[in-house]
Amino acid sequence: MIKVITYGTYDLFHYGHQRLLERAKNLGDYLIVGVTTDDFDKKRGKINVKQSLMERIESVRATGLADEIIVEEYEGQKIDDIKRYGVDIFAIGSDWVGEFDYLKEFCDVVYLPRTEGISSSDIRSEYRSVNLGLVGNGNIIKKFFDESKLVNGITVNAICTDNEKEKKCYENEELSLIDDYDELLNLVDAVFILSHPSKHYSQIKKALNQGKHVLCESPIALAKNEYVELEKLASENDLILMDSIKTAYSTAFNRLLLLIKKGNIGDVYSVDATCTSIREYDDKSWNSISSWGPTALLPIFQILGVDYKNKTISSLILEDKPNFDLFTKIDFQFENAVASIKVGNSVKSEGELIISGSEGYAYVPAPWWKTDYFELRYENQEDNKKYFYQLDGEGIRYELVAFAKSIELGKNNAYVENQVSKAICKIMEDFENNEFDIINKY
Ligand code: C2G
Repeated sequence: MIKVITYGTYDLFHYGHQRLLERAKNLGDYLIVGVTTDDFDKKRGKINVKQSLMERIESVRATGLADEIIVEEYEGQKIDDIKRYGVDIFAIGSDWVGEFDYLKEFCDVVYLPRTEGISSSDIRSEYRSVNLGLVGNGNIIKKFFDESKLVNGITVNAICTDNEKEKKCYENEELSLIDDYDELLNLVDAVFILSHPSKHYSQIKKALNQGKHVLCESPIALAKNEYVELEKLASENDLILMDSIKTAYSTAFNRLLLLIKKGNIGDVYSVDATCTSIREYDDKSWNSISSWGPTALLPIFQILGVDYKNKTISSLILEDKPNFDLFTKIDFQFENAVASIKVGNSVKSEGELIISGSEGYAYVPAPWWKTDYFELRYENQEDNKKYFYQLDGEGIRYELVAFAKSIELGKNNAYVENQVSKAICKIMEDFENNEFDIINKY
C-alpha cells in the first residue's frame, strides 16, 4: 500500500484545495491530510485565518478524499509524521517548490502544480477591512500600528495624537494624522484608545454613540458603574467593546491558564503578581494602579474569579497629588485562597508571577507579563516541567486578530471576560475613592 501525506491550512476551502487533494490521493492508496492549527499558522505569518480548526478539518473530511486527518501543531512535525505513519510520498502544491526537499531523505517529495486564479487570501480580501483609528500618545501606539500590518482584516487609517515627535514616525504612511478626536471618529469603523485613563469613559461613550467599535487600553473606566453603562451601550448597539490587556493574548499566558485549570498544580491557594518599572512622571502620567493594575489583576481574577471577600490596598502616595501612587500593594482574601499584587512606577521589584497550589506551583519569571516561558515545579524536582512558547508582538497581534474577528462575527471574542474588566474598574474606583492605607507620602 502506498501512503501519501499532504498538509495545509484549508481556510475557506476552495476548488484549488479540492484539486490538490484529488491529485494527492491519486498518487497512492491511502491519503493522510495534515490540517495546520491556528497557532502554527500564525507563526508562519498567516494571521487571521477565518475558520476555526474544527471547521477546516470538517471541510477536508467533507471531500471524502482523506483516509486519515491529523493536526499539524509544531515545527518539525512533518518528519515525525512521515516516520510514524510509514509515509511513501509527501505531496504539496507547487508554491512550495524546493521548500520540502529536506524530506527526500525520508520519502518521495512531489510538488503538484498549483491551481491558478484562486486562493484563500483572495477570498479573505473580499471581506472588507476594518478601518481602525488609534488615539493617544506613546510607543504602544506605534507598536499597534506596526502589528496591524500583520493582521488580515484591519487597516489603521487614522491616528489622533498631539505629540509632534511621534507624528513624524507616520509621515510616509498612508493615513490621516489628526489632532481632533471627533474628526477621527468620522473616518473610522473602530478605535483603539490609549489616552489617559481619566478620558477613557467619555471617549468610549462618544465612539459607541457614533456606532464605532472600541478597543481600549485597560482600565476601560475608573468606576464600576461607568463600565456597566458602556458595556450596556455597546451590546444594545451591537458594537464590540474590548478591554486591551496584551498579556491576555500571549500564548504562554494562555497555556499557563489552561494547565492551571486542568489541575496540573492541584487546587490553587495563592496567586501573587508583581509588575513594576521606574519611569519619569509628569502631569500626563498614569498612576501605578492604572498603568500596571489591570495586568497584575488579570491572573488573579481569571484563576480565582472576581468574588473576593476582602481586600486591603496600601499605597505610597505623592504628597501634592492624592490619587497618584508611586507604589501599591493589594491583598485579597477569597473563600478558599489569597492573592496579592504589587505595582509601581517608582519602585523596582522582581516582576514575577507565582501561582501556588496543593500539588505544586507555577513560576513565571520576570517580566512575566511578556513571557515566552514558565515552569511548573513540584516537591520532587524531577517532575518539574519547563514550557516555552513564541511571543509574537507582545500579544498585540493576537489581540488585534481577536478584535477583528469579534467585529466580523458580531460576537465578542475577547480573552478578557466582561466580569474581569468590571472587577478591574471596581478596583480603580476604590482607589479613586481613597480606600487605601497610606504607606508614606513622598
Ligand atoms: N493549493 C493549490 N492551488 C491553490 C491554492 C492552494 O494547489 N490555488 C494547494 C497548496 O499548494 C497546498 C494546499 O492546496 O498544497 C493547501 O493550501 P493552503 O491551505 O494555502 O495551505 P498552505 O499554507 O500552502 O500549507 O507546511 C506546508 C503547509 O502546511 C501548506
